[in-house]
Amino acid sequence: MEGLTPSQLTFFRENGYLNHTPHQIHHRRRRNQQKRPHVGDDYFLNSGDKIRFFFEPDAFSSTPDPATGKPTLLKPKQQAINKIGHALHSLSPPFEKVSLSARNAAIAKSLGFVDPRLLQSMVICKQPGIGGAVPPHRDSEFLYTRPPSAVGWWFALQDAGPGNATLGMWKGSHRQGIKRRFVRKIGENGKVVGTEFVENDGPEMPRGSEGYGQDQGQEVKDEDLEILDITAGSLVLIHGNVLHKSEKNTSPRSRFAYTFHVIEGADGWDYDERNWLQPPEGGEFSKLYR
Ligand SMILES: O=C(O)CCC(=O)C(=O)O
Repeated sequence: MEGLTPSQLTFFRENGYLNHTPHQIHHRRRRNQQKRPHVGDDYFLNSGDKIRFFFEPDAFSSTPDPATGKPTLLKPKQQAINKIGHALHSLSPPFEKVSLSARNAAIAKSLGFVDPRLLQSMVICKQPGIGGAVPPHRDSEFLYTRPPSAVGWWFALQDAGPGNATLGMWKGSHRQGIKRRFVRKIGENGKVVGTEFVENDGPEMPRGSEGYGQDQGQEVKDEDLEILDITAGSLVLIHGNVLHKSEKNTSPRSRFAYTFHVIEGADGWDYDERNWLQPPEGGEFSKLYR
């Protein structure tokens, strides 16, 4: 099975992402597919080995219903879900098939992974009108290994472009380090009480990234922001250090995507125990090389 071509690899190394159109995962376009987003509590923190549904905050009324004292859901449920995650790749056979595949293993091999492990799989819905923005971030802030190694696999299930809150990539920003981390917050009683961003006091760059030419600072320029035009079925590879985002979907078109992340599981890379997502008790993250 073929991985990335030399020119694709060069593009990824130079820019920190790759819009990998040639290997489409499917060609069917479901124009009317409007399906099923988010963070903060046990339901989120314990979703790493489950399939859970997260609502879009804007799907609810801003004031509580006087009868129930709770906000009212303003949309049908299938148009109110922000995302579904985070273990589709191990619990749902169709998602397992497209995730733990020979093709993805070949791509991981071309990226230099020794023992790639797959985690944090999810369907992101970007519902029409209300699909929430994803603020600028780097994936290794969330799935931190020592040294950093995360790469995102992002499959467009629908066309994604400037009109419907596509991905925005600051090209070349993968030459900058991981300065902060998103971790489980521990309360005074020693128990997890939520999540927070903390300063990263560990390695900031992946091993072998010396050839990328490391940037001096953390400044990014507007002109480096690339708004991707992505055809349904394409795979976008996202370097763990590259700064990226997506806007709120104010358009009438949904923008479904399936995404998972790969980290290095070989000796010499440690998955950090403060990361929001932890391996199942007594278990490990799914091996991509089988
Ligand atoms: O699909 C999106 O809107 C954002 C995805 C993203 O930021 C990620 O997968 O790291």
